[in-house]
Amino acid sequence: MNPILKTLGLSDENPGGFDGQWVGGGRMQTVTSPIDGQPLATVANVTPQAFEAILAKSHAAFQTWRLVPAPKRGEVVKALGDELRKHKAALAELVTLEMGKTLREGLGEVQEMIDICDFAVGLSRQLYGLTMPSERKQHRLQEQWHPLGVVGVITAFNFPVAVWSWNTALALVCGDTVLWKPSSKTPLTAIACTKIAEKVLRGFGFDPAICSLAIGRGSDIGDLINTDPRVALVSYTGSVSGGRHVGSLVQQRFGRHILELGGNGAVIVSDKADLDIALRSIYFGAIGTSGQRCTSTRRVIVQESVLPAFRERLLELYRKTPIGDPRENQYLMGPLVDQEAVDTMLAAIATVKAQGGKVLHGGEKLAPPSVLAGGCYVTPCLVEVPGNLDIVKEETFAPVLYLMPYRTIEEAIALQNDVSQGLSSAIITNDQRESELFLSAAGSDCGLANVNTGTSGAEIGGAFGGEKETGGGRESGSDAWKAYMRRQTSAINFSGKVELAQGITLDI
Ligand code: UN1
Repeated sequence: MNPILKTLGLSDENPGGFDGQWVGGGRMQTVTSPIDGQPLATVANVTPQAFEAILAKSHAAFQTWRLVPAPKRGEVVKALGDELRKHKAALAELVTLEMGKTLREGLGEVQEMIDICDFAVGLSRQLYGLTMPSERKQHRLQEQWHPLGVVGVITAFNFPVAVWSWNTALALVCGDTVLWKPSSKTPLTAIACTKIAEKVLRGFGFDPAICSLAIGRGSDIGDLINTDPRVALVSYTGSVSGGRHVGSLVQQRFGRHILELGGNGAVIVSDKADLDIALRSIYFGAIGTSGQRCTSTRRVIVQESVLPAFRERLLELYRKTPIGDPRENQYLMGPLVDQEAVDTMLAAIATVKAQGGKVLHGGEKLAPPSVLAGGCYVTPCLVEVPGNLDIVKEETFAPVLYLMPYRTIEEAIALQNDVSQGLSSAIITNDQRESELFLSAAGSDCGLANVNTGTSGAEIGGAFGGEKETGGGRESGSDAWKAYMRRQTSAINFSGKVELAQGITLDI
């Protein structure tokens, strides 16, 4: 067994459910590393019966957790952040082993977890409600924010630990309990995080079922979460089709959901851009995490007069991309998560060629000895297209970057918006009129719109999420916490009489 697993409390065989006790009992799953295809450990998925017990305990834990004062809940999240600091290196290594992103990105992911804990600690003293002037004499109107219930957190493989933490740190200070169903591709990192949370909760004498875990397939365990009214909020990160399924099931029972679905990030490169900034931002956005971020840069919309120069310089970077074992610092790009991801990438490249795109670089699967046997390594692909071809409008979760020209800034913004997804976007320009137009109501229609920095790598302090088929949900900073609480508005009468609102009289 890899020693990192042991450092984080994992074994060769691991139960995949937690409700205060570790439970398994279901299908045994062998987890392999995308780095070299080697087995890491096995995980026992939870059975529907075990899931029922996990949900019941999470729901029971909520009844007491919601009564703990929010600043005290914040102390627990502070300790969670401290524990994550201690385990930052090990957890990042496990993320790299299980998911294949480079270690530097793994460390960045764990840093996001620490950052959101810090944010949530402050938030635990700032769950502010408003008071409003009443239209009636000697009345007062106020709102309070109360804990909501069990939050079902369904996460994707590409950010196997950070997405849990964005939801969990907020949910905990808001007085909710968390039931996590991670991607079946990354159960080990989920077990490691749950063990960290377990230790912290036990240290305070709180019920460890406050942070529970249920590993299993979306079609069984996921749907039990989606359909059960005891789960007050489902926070789902994944594909558009997955989100459509989750959203409709949760809506059927009038539950709440936060959907973080596909992106199709574009960067507009103006003729007034600093091309060095454009290149660095776009290159990282496209090849970072091997193009497997929902915020990855997938389209570059370049003013036609600078396109030839920009194309050459980007190609230079693409040609020398260091690809290999993501644990080694010299490589900027590791493997794709599995062969299915490679097949999807190759199919998209074949389609874009058929639709009139021209491949300028890459798009091949690499074989040993240049990379490790058993891993799915590819060269990043750069394709020149005349505009938003049909395939360009789809999100291909791989390092394929489409380059297209524009003439006017209005045309560039229209191209940027002419896709069904609405997560992340950016403009690189030194012209303030252009950047302000991009940020205006007539500009980018995305949840994230950046100026002179790329589409990925959002900071936790802002609300994270997007519009249209991205699902509309917001997680992380700003006032995203409000989705994790229920709002209660109260009218309080201290007049000693009854006065109806809207001037209605009651003659009795
Ligand atoms: C995702 O890909 O699901 O903005 C999340 C970023 C990261 C999060 C990405 N902070 O790229």
